[in-house]
Amino acid sequence: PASVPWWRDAVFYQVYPRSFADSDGDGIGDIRGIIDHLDHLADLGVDCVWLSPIFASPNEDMGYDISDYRAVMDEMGTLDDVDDLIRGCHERGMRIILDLVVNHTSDRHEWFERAVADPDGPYGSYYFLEPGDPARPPNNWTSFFSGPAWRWIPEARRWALHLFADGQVDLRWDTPAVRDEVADIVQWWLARGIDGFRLDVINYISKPEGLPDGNPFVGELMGFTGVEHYFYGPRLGEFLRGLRADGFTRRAAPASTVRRRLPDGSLGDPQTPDEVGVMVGETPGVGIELGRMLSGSDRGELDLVFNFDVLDTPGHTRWDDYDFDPDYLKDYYRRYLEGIGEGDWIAVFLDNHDNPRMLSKLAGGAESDPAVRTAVGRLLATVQLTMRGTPFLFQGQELAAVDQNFTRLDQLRDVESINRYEELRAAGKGPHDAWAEIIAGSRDHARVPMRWSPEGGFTSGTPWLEGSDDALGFSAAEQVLDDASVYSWHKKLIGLRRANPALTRGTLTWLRPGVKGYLAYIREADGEAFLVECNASPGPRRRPKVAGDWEPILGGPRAETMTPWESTVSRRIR
Ligand code: ISL
Repeated sequence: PASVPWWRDAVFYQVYPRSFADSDGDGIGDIRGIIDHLDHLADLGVDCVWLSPIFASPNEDMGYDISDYRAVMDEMGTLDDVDDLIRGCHERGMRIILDLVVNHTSDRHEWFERAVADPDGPYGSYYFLEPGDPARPPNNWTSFFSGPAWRWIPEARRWALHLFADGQVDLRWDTPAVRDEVADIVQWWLARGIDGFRLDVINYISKPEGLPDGNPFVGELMGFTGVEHYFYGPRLGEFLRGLRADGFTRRAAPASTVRRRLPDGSLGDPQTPDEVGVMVGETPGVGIELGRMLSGSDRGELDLVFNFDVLDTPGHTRWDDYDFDPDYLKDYYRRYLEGIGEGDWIAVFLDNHDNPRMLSKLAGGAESDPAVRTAVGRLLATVQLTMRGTPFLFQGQELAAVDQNFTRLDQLRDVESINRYEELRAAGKGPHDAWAEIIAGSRDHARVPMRWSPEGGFTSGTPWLEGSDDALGFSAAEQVLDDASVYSWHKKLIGLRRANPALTRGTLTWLRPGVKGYLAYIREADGEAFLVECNASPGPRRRPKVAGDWEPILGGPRAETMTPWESTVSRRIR
């Protein structure tokens, strides 16, 4: 039916531009590099590309610190390049969204410079610039990247709030002019042809009046103090509805529109532009209940949210070196799908630029065996691309990318890892223990360059972040040609989704959810049914009986014994 929004059927793919492809040899990925590889994404079957930030930035946090929302980062190219990229996506039947980082700006943004020059002037109210004693921050909130969330600005004789790095100063959304500025930025990009945005830490934008101290016990528990005051702030819903109306609802025709992709994968006519750009919220810490409030189909706030609970087995954080419990994947999706409302929809992601690779977490080191790596890579693709929800792939997942063998701090580039290491050492941890945490959780695992060829193929120069040597067979050039590869597995699954609404909009019925290490369900719509069976464990298992006649489609035949990490997809014979 026409009433289903496009993003419910779509497969999204996150590009981390800095590490995708470098066209000019400076070691940093760029827009031309992405354009050069658009056919890779179209061949895989991607419906919508999401780019991590490409805007002007001093790169204290790799682009998540923006100094000009209407300019492209020097190292990445020009606005003309972006226009070409948008057109290149649309011509191939792919939409494209950008990353809106508006909880904070860089301290090099003109707004902040003006605010510091005249804290009592109009720009002063764009930020949290609090007067007070230079020896005592306004409250006890801490930064996600270590230390207090406040920094003294001597020129202004004020404290500035920064929930993330020193140079990422928080915007004060209570100021109407801030909300207008953000809406204008969104309109400006929509007119250029962008199809929406992923909204960075968007659930943090409303801070309560008076900026009260955080509860120290909650702080101790979470590792960050003050979060309970702003992770679902008092005016959040109001701000999001305003942003939808004033920013995301199109006022001007876009420069180009996307061509339709038909169920067989071929291209049709250009579509009429969407009336509203898609709003994908990055919402750390909201959980199922609040996530439902933010993205409920009746709420008019966000379209989709990222629920981060999937990333670690409960009781663990990404800084722990532990064995991820494969049954948790099943338990998580069961709980999540049961927890949302009729008519609501979820985003399904396993990897992004802020986390180690799920493949490595699940395989627990055994991925050094190429057969295990392939099996786990397939299993994760099977779950992600047949779950009821909208999949967001992260670059490299289609190549079964794994964590890196970093051995020294100076190999890392991420401000979070570097600050955290120093903080742990200052707190008395030995170098060995501090490093063990960093290596377990560093965001740089996922940020290393894409492997386009066995030699690398990312750059002709020196990459800004060096990945470790990798096994033969897992570069794009090799994977694309191999019908049994993890890449081909993704491609087939995406093709199946496109041709069969049962795998997108269809119902999902779990099979024997109580059986440990077994993850299976039936997806069904309009009398068509697909059976998904996974052996989510490192050993063989007997395949549980499933009623009905099933024809293997992927990974078959359905042998009595399932091999370690085996996944299969079958179709019901009518
Ligand atoms: O690393 C985290 C905190 O320890 C994560 O919670 C992460 O910071 C959080 O998910 C927010 O991430 C987003 O905003 C950050 C940026 O560094 C991340 O790359 C981005 O995805 C600040 O803009």
